[in-house]
Amino acid sequence: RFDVITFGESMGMLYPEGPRGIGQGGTMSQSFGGAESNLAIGLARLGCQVGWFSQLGRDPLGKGIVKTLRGEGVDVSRVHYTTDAPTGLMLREQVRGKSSVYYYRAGSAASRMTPELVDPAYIADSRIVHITGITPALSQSCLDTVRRVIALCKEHGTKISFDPNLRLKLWSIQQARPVLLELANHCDYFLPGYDECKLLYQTDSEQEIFEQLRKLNAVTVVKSYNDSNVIVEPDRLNTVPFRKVKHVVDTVGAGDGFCAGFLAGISKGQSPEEALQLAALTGSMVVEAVGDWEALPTWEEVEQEQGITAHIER
Ligand code: KDG
Repeated sequence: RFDVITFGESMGMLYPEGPRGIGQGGTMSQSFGGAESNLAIGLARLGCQVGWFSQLGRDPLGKGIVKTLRGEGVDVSRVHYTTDAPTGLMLREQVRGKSSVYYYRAGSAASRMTPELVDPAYIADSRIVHITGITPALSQSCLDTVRRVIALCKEHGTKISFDPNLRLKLWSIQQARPVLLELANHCDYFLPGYDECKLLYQTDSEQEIFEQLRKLNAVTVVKSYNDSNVIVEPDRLNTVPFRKVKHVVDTVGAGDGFCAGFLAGISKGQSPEEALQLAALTGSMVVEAVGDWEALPTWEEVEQEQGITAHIER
């Protein structure tokens, strides 16, 4: 049985080597990214049974993504390929400390996912399904696919984890808000950032935000609230201060690393507080190297790091 299954778009990624920006000549390096596959890699490295599915183009980018995920120990048995559309692509650059992303994904293979591609037995075979708010932003058929997965989770008693991952390059806040709130209402684990909560609930009032979150029938973990993360449940609220990061190199992927740590903790039977400690550790380790998922730690690395931290704290 799987601990976690997730699905969504992964894209080829190109980024300039050295200090030059895109369009200024020079050499590009290649990798790939996708919030859900980043999470899947994180969970696999932490020793969880994890599956990921998507629709990819039958092209070298798509095949390369699947080969890497398989090598990381992620189950890719339900991945679909199509010749009708290509695998999406994104360009990234970091100029004077500012990261930018440029998408080439409109009409991609993943954006053409449909509910028929979902295997009910696969969903039934997992304890948790993780969904992000990126997938419903890709197309109507992707939104329908998300809704189909949610219905299957409810039918089979599979828990739903949801990270809104608001991407304002894909849709406006007016389009996103009702959909993301609908999904938040269905989930068992809600993993938003504090800034996302402000946009979703249309308020800067902390009290109002936490009140809204308490109304959800979920364990919510709010990332990045005043140098803390906050656990919110209908009957309690617990603020846990951040773990300090030593060297920030690249913050992209930190949220996915955080969610991977949290769900790994939950899968291993930890309390939300313990899982949050693990999440804060895995999230912070991602930012100490370039790339979305490359620096995600293995379970051995986590144990080593936790040992060091415990030693310093003592
Ligand atoms: O969370 C990191 C993701 O933003 C990145 O890997 C790409 O999934 C991605 C997206 O849609 O932006």
